[in-house]
Amino acid sequence: MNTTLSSTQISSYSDNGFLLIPDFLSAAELAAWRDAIESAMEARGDAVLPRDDDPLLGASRTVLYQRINLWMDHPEVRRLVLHERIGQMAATLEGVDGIRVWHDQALYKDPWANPTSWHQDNTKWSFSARHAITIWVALDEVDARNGCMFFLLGTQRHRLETDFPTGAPMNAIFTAHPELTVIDPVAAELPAGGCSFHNGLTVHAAAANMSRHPRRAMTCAFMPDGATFNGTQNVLPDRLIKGLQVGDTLNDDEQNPLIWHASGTSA
Ligand SMILES: O=C(O)CCC(=O)C(=O)O
Repeated sequence: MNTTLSSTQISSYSDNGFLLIPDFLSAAELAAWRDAIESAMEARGDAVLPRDDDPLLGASRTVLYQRINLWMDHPEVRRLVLHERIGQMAATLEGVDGIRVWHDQALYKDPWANPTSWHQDNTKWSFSARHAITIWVALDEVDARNGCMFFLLGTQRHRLETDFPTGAPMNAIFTAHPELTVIDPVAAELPAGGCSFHNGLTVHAAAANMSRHPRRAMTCAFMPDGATFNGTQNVLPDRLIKGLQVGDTLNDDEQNPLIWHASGTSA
């Protein structure tokens, strides 16, 4: 894994709200990621979340075929994706001391699937933080034809109070926020094995898959250590929700493991 970050990459991420690393995985590493994720997806079956009380069970595949927290039931996914060096990259890009996993997410776009509509990630989640960050790893080459992501430069600086669902009309966010219409979207084309990082507030979308092959991506969203519960359940299990008050720190190591900390400690 190419996990070195230059000062130019760090400042580009900070200015733009995203960074592309086309040479992230070697060919052998890409093969290992594909094997692990395919096997975890197959083992997971119909369940979106690794729980019996899965509120997302039966979620539509019109936009994305998604399986969340594969790390929880597949040790090889945990070893590859919750890697300390990936956590360190996320912490470095965000300038924070510690990084916990929010959730991983395999995101496959079936052939002919709809676009993923424009949204911010952090407005969906159970914590509100400026320093949330996601790695998105291309398991297949992606371009505008088969559903690559698009980013709106600089939008990480403003939280939009409304959540825009990924299945919403593509113009929903622009109708509500005309100030975004002046920004030219940047296409995140990547070779297989390349990755992008984006901030949890960066407005982004993905194109429709106009090819006859699935577009496979593996992602992991991270939260800064110390992030607190904002009252939204999202992917948190009932067993945790029952004991959480708004303002409590989300530091349950079975749900949100610490994968890198400047002090050298991790779960
Ligand atoms: O893969 C996609 O289509 C969208 C990905 C996305 O929205 C994300 O990773 O935050």
